Amino acid sequence: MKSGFVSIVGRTNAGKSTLVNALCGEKIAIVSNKPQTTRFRIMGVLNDSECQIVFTDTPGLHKPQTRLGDFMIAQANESLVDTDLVLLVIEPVDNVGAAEEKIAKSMNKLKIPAILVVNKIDTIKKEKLFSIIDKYKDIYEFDAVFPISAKNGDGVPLLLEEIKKYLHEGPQYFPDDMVTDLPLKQRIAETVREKMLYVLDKEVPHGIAIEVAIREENEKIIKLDATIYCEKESHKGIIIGKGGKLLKKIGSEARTDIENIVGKQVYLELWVKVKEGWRDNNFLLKNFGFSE
Ligand SMILES: Nc1nc2c(ncn2[C@@H]2O[C@H](COP(=O)(O)OP(=O)(O)OP(=O)(O)O)[C@@H](O)[C@H]2O)c(=O)[nH]1
Ligand SMILES: [Mg+2]
Repeated sequence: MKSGFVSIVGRTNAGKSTLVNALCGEKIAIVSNKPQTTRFRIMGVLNDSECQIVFTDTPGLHKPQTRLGDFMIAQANESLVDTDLVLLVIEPVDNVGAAEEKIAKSMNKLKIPAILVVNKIDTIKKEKLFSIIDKYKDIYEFDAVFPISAKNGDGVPLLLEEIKKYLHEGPQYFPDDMVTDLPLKQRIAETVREKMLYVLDKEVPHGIAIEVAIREENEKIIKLDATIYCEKESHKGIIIGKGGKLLKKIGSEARTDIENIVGKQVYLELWVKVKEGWRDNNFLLKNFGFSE
């Protein structure tokens, strides 16, 4: 049996979570068009007849403005330690950004096997690839370069075959039926947050934290309470929407996804509360699970 750990890093919005989901063939991590979607490390497990690959999705690299941001960056950096392979996921642009330079510096200290993954190739002309790859060869000695589209799957099977070359003879780290290390309540909270990222703008979605409680559960149904914490009274009004319309939309979209995860009927009740400045409050951050 071969197994190994693969960390996926890169700037925010590069498509890391989309790639983890594509590689695992299952929705593990939430995805959105807004930056800073992923807030902590999430493992996605891929099993096949000959190997087990444990992918780690990480928060995107950005200039942190809050203590939550500091935590997110630390989560990404720590994923470089004790991993068998790093995938550096980049946008298809031919200049190396500060985020990529910084992560390459850390990678150079650790000398980890790494693949450069040029994502979103569905958005560029093929000829442009050469100058992109050329710029990146100076920041790290990559073992391989793969152009892909995580969104439509182009190049993903080839990348997966390459990844398998970096695995070692080793144990099966997770049981066959485990697709992620994320506890169910957190996976549900993330699902609700994903729906909110799509319908909310500006600072509002970034100031949201969600806590899920299971009120009742049997073989057929699960009854859930999700408390949405936001940073301001005015944000609460926006989230609820006129006559509760927006909150209803969020709830019904999340419920469909949660039903797919738990495989039973879901009753989901949403509550909105204000916790001012939680993203800079160590005590509240810890309460929401954003601490080591
Ligand atoms: N056109 C195109 N869009 C993509 C591709 N991969 C991802 N996206 C889009 O890019 C946006 C960001 O995707 P995510 O997977 O959330 O990006 P991320 O790197 O995990 O972002 P953070 O968690 O914020 O660091 C979403 O709107 C995706 O649909 C791709 O191959 N092509
Ligand atoms: Mg992400």
